[in-house]
Amino acid sequence: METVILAVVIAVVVLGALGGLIVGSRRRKSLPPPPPKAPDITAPPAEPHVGEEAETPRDEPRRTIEEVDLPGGPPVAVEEPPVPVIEAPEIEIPEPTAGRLVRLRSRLSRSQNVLGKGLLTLLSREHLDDETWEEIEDTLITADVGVQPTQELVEGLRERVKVLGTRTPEELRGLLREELLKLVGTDVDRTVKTEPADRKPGIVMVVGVNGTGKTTTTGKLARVLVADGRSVVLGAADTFRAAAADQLQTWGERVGAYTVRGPEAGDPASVAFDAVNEGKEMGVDVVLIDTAGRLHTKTGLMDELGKVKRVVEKHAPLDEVLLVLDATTGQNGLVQARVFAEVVDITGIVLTKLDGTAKGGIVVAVQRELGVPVKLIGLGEGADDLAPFEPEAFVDALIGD
Ligand SMILES: Nc1nc2c(ncn2[C@@H]2O[C@H](COP(=O)(O)OP(=O)(O)OP(=O)(O)O)[C@@H](O)[C@H]2O)c(=O)[nH]1
Ligand SMILES: [Mg+2]
Repeated sequence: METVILAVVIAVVVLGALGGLIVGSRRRKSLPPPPPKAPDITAPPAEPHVGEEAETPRDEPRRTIEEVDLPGGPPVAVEEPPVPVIEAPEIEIPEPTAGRLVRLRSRLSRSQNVLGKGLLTLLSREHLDDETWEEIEDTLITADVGVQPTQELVEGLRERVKVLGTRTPEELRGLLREELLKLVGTDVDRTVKTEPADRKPGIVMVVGVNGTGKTTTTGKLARVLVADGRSVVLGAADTFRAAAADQLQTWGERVGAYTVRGPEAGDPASVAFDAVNEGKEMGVDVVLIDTAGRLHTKTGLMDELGKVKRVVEKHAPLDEVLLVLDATTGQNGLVQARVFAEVVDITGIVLTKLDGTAKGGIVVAVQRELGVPVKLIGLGEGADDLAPFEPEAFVDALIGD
């Protein structure tokens, strides 16, 4: 009996000791590392330098006895503690924006074939009869130039061709260039306003219907700004679509721009507000706000867009409200444009997907419709396929030079 009791007592003591060890070792793990300044008498005084201790990382593993230099003995290589590798996302350096339209001019080849080559061929006919002028009109209408601008162009051309007498291809090209430039407009300020004189950051909001290319354009624009040496914060105010914020953030990460996002299905206005707040705190140059694509028929959603604008304007007025329009949608795009213009004051137009259409004339029509200039054009899905809109380079790309 006594031996049984003794065995039980021993077992309890052993178990208790083991338990204490386990708990103790757990506790040890969670203990904070020793303060860096504490003198470590167990560490060997290998090559002591003034101030070395302060630089030694707290969690540096203690060296074993084999690694200690013995006085007079041969030098033993001391293994450096591994430096922790933090995987930083690779930051791209976007292409400069100057001359982008010229570089991407071949992307306008479909419009070039219809507008440029088509018109020049018609104008080169020996007899410019009424029928030919009608064909010229049809060509312009098909390219979405719009009825009124088409008539203006044809009238101008008719006058000038009459005066000209003989027509060399060079003269015709020159005439067409001048008349097209008149329609597109060369005296408008097309800079994207991101540098208010009195404060930072500049605030840009990007709006437009579903799938026109808002998020892509916001991402590309961030690259344009970074290429020009500016710092950017992105605001993912499209909270309706789960993947929208990820999509934007991916664009941002590529150029080192931070993305402010909110909870899924959260309030877009509050995300936009927070983004500007964050931009202020981080001291960045520009905050770009991507919004949800929404159908203009859903009045509730349009109201919300108005609210996003109002809430952001508690910080400061918006410097730029860019309407993104898909150039391939033609007249439908113009209807959308009108609705958006009523809700938020559009200050600039971005025409996307001009690479996939022969309807380059939409540039003229949409400016007429809204009285707002086209400031940027999308010429492809590539990261640097967004170009500042330059009328001369655009018209030259259309008619070839
Ligand atoms: N070819 C071409 N494709 C473009 C251009 N701009 C955008 N896209 C494509 O259009 C598609 C839609 O672009 P998004 O940026 O997601 O459009 P969104 O307006 O943000 O769409 P929602 O968020 O759904 O409203 C993507 O596949 C883009 O790659 C362009 O200039 N040319
Ligand atoms: Mg989007």
